[in-house]
Amino acid sequence: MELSVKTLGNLPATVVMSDYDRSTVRPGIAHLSVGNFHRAHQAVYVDRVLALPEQGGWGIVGVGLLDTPAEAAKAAALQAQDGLYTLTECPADKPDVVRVIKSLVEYVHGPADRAAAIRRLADPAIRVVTMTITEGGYYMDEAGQFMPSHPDMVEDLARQVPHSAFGVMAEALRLRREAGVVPFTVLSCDNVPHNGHVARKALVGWAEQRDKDLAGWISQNVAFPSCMVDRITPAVREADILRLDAASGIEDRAPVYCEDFIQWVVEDTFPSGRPDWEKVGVLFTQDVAPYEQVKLRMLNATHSMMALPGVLMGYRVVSDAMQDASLYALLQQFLGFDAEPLLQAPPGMALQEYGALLLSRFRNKAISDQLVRIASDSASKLPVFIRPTASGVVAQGRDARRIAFLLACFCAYLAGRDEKGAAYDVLEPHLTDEDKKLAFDADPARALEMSVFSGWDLEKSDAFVTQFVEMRQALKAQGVRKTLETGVLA
Ligand code: CS2
Repeated sequence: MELSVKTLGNLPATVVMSDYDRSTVRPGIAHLSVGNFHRAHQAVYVDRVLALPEQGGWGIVGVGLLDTPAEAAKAAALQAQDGLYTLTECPADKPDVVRVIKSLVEYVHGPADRAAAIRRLADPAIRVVTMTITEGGYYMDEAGQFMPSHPDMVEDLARQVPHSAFGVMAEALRLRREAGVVPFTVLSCDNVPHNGHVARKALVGWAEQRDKDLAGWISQNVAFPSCMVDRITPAVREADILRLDAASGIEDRAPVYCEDFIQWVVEDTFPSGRPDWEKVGVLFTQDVAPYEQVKLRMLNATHSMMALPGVLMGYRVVSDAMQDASLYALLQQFLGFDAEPLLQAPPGMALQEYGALLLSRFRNKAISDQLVRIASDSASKLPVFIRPTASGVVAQGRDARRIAFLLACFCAYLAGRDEKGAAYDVLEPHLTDEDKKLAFDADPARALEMSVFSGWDLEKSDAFVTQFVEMRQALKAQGVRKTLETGVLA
């Protein structure tokens, strides 16, 4: 059965959905870049809230920004389905639950009409703009400053009608200001520490290049709460679409699947109003920083710590790599020896328990999350997930074997071929040609000069540089497993 507003009443009895009349829902949120993660996370919390009394003004307008065939296909699918889609939640030890998520009430494909996308955000009904544009989408340098001179930003700033998330928001805020409409609140939902602060820097930084007056107005009037987001959401491939549709009994052209765990911790600064998310499981706090640091430096960092060596060893699926005793030991030792000692637990959270929980989430065989997905864009992820721990461990002169091993694996991973000879996709949109040259330079130490490591201060430690070079040589001579088992594990 196809999925649309018309078929909503006749779906298979096993499919669940929140209880509200979708025809009465009005948009109040716009989301920029509607990826799978957004559809498995924020859209779920909105779907829950829409079932509460007097919350019908918080439907989501999805806005696609990228001009790619995959994005165009997604837009066509979601538009044909009236924004409806199935989300299959997969617990480790219970049957899957298929939900139809109804909160995405409109979908605008930016590349079809960029000016229309901007106008959509200028609608006074839109009071919150959320976004998931990835770690690299903020164009911050290693010192945390916006880079207007980055070629992507130079190109975007030169356009009359911008394409980037920041350009779209800045121009929409200009229209709102001219019309005397209050600004929307900007809520970044990316895995970036202090994501609200970073979003502010990027948006104000972009606007400053265009119109200083507007930038000043944004800086004074727009709120940028930070938040921590968490839910493991694998990529959906063609075979997954067929599998998910066979299981749900619905011909969904854009299904999503995910783990059953979900968490959202949000700073409560929404001067233009917000949904009653606290009633549906969102934790509001005035200080998100400890939550996001723990999540990024434990969960996401451990993901990278598994994915880079794991892919090289020939693994492709997270739950398979978790069965490897040596990799598992690496993750436990990384958490216990490297990550946890440098972190402060948020109120009511025990770091060891959090670590045990995330490892059990990774073991979930019901979701076949892809190591290549996690390894992709490591050039943007490592500076966010690994740098604070790496810099801390090295600065304190502690045992840096695991860090040196990971960075050596990153360099080897860039070659795109695992130790069994199988090729995999290396998706590194933020890695420059110069970086790639350095990664494969005849002198293995030169890889530490790659822009991804700038500001980490690793080269200041001779001991670390030596260790890194030794790891690279060991990987080449003996392979990942032997290096790990004889030279890395405690
Ligand atoms: C992953 C994240 O892509 C990655 O590097 O670590 O996508 C991770 O699955 C999510 O942040 C979980 O909340």
